[in-house]
Amino acid sequence: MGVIFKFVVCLMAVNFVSCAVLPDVGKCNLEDSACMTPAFQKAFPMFMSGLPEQGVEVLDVMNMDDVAFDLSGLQFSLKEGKLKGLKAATVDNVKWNLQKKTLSVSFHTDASIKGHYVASGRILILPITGDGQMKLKMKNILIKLLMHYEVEKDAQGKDHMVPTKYSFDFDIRDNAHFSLTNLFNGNKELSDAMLKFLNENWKQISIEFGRPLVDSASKKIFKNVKAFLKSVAINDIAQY
Ligand code: UQ8
Repeated sequence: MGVIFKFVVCLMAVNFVSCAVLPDVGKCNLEDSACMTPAFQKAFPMFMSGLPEQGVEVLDVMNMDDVAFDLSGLQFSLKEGKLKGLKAATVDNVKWNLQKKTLSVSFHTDASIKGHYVASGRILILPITGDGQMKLKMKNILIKLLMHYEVEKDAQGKDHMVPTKYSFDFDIRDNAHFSLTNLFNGNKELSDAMLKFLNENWKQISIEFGRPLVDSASKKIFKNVKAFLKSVAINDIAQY
């Protein structure tokens, strides 16, 4: 609560430089990456913890919307998904382009997803059935995001960014590890073999089936970024 309050005061302050939460980061020039990157780094955990005053919900832990897909012979769904780890992200680079009206942000983090899964069909080459709890732990996910925006004035004549669309790439750099209950109706031999297979082939599985999960999480973040930027003028967060 204390941190959120400080952040809110911070956003309202005319001079961002004096903000207590971002002590050594001035109010950056938007296109100054060397200034913006640490500014984002400071703001990221606060943003992901939720900023109710700015209409930003709690994103870590994130209650994911249900995910369901039918891809390359695998039918998969995840309900009551919880994504953990965004708060601890390291922001690697922030690059604003005023002319093109784009913002690119790259960051990396460890993360986990838990929830109720149902799987049937075939995964890569192996047949699969399962209906139980999934725990997925990921080490060093790299996300590269490109966001496009327009600039619009609010009722007070202040400029706001209005995000219009985004695209991203993701790459799990170090490892992904699955734990799944109730595979093959609890047959231990088949389950153990499947878990071994999944954990040995994590990279290919993340490439082939990871996107719907990342899509779901990114949609939720994007919605909240929009709300944030609607409530905060560009002038409040940077020199503009
Ligand atoms: C049987 C069985 C189990 C089969 C398996 C099948 C299966 C499901 C396989 C999948 C396996 C697998 C390994 C999957 C991997 C899934 C992954 C990788 C999940 C990761 C989830 C994740 C981390 C998602 C994030 C996605 C993403 C693209 C996020 C970016 C979203 C956006 C829009 C970010 C915007 C950043 C931004 C502009 C913030 C706002 C903002 C802030 C914070 C700020 O501080 C600031 O001022 C300084 C601003 O200034 C204006 C800001 O705008």
